[in-house]
Amino acid sequence: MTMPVTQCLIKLHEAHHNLEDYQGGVPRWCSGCGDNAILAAVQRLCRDEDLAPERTVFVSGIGCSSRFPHYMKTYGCHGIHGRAFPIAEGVKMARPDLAVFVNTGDGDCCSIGAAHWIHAVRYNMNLTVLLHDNEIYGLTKKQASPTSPRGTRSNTTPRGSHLEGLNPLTVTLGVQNVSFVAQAVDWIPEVLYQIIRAAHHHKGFSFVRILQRCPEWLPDLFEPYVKDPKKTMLLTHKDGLQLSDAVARTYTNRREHDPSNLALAREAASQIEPIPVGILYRNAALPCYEDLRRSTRLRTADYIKAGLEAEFDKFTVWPQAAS
Ligand SMILES: Cc1ncc(C[n+]2csc(CCOP(=O)(O)OP(=O)(O)O)c2C)c(N)n1
Ligand code: SF4
Ligand SMILES: [Mg+2]
Repeated sequence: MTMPVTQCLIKLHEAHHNLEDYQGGVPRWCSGCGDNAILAAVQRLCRDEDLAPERTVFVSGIGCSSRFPHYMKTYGCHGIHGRAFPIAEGVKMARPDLAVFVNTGDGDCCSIGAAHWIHAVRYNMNLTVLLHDNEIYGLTKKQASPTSPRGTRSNTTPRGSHLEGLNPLTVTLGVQNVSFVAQAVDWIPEVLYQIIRAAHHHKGFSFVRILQRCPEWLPDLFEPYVKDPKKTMLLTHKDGLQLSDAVARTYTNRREHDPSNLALAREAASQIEPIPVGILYRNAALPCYEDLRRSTRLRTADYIKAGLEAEFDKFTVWPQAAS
């Protein structure tokens, strides 16, 4: 059956998306905040992958980084502090056909949400998780977070924090069923984009820790790494990062790293300096929880409507029954 040209053009227009189709409100992050770079990379990914905005969801907790869903013209949920994972898991369970992203901060994920984080890794649901790790509580104006380096002076640790920062990569790699772990930095946009794209393509719980600059509260934290490319170690592999000439020229400190090897991934993740950037671990063979527990029918609008009608019918007084 042939389709009229106008209908065909409308269909083409609806199917093709531009960057503006994903741009929501004007971001209210500080200028120079690394969250802006993460947002740009994600909007570019949505455009390149032609993700239908009405079938894409961003779920977050609370924090500067968790404002992310407001800036995406897709579905989204700016959730509860530390609870981004269970909310996203609920969405994915009910609608496994949707692309679901999670934006969480180091406080949101590694402090108040830590228990949810550990179990989310084990459940291995098909979620793309972006940990915006600025190593501080940004929104609440500078309290130490679990990832703050030892000695960080903050409102809660005026004489400097006493403990070494928690490493979100090694923690995630230590959980049963871990299936994708990567590290990116906000100041190398091309590599950031590539890593987020690989995470999105991975079927399973893809965990991307992004070192994110917070010029408001920790302006000096990542400056040495931004200024000196030698302080970054790019992990390359035919199944991992592939570099453009420009990035390869600047970042000469590189190592071949096979992302299928868990022991090597743990070793690379433990390295603090130079910062390892790339795909540390990937295992596509592990089952996703939503596939193991898949309900027989998708919770589409029609399915929900039919369920509601059936509930209302229970209370209907039929004329025959009344007489
Ligand atoms: C239950 C609860 N406890 C505490 C807070 C206060 N609070 C809001 S955001 C936040 C920390 C955010 O830090 P992070 O997750 O690192 O996000 P960032 O602002 O750095 O992006 C805290 C403690 C809250 N909103 N809810
Ligand atoms: S306070 Fe820090 S994390 Fe929050 S918007 Fe400003 S620069 Fe970004
Ligand atoms: Mg933070």
